[in-house]
Amino acid sequence: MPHTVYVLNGPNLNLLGTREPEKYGRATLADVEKLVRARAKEFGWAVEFRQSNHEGDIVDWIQEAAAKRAVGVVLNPAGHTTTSVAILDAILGVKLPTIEVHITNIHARESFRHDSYISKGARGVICGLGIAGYALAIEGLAALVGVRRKGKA
Ligand code: CA2
Repeated sequence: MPHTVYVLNGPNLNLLGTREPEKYGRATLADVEKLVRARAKEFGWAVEFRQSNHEGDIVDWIQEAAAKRAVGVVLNPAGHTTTSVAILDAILGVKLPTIEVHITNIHARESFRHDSYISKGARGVICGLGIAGYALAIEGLAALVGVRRKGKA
């Protein structure tokens, strides 16, 4: 059984590529899924790729990732970033390495987007690199857990 990485996406990210392309680009969430699956495959990992507009789903999926002994979590908490103690508590509770990803540079945007609860539990944070940030999060997770690309010594 290959190891699995959970890639979780918060509210409204289902709209990616269909609205506000000047901020979020033209790639869709399906494109993001394709990108992360390809990058994860390089490390021999399977991907559980999910999106929800509901906070509790994200909490449940983080707990599920731990129960299934996933290698880690890549999370774009979207609108929950600056409010969700529940998601932070899930991350702290399960102790799985979690990489927080934002497509945009949240620090260059409105001040209410700056202070992330999620960052307090994340092992790493990537923002402002567009959807490439998701692929980089997979690489970062691999580096953190000491997994190299398959086929390389
Ligand atoms: O930059 C990011 O990835 C964000 O997590 C995106 C969130 C925003 O609340 C965060 O501050 C930064 C918003 C996600 C909404 O996604 C949409 C995508 C396309 C069109 C409309 C919304």
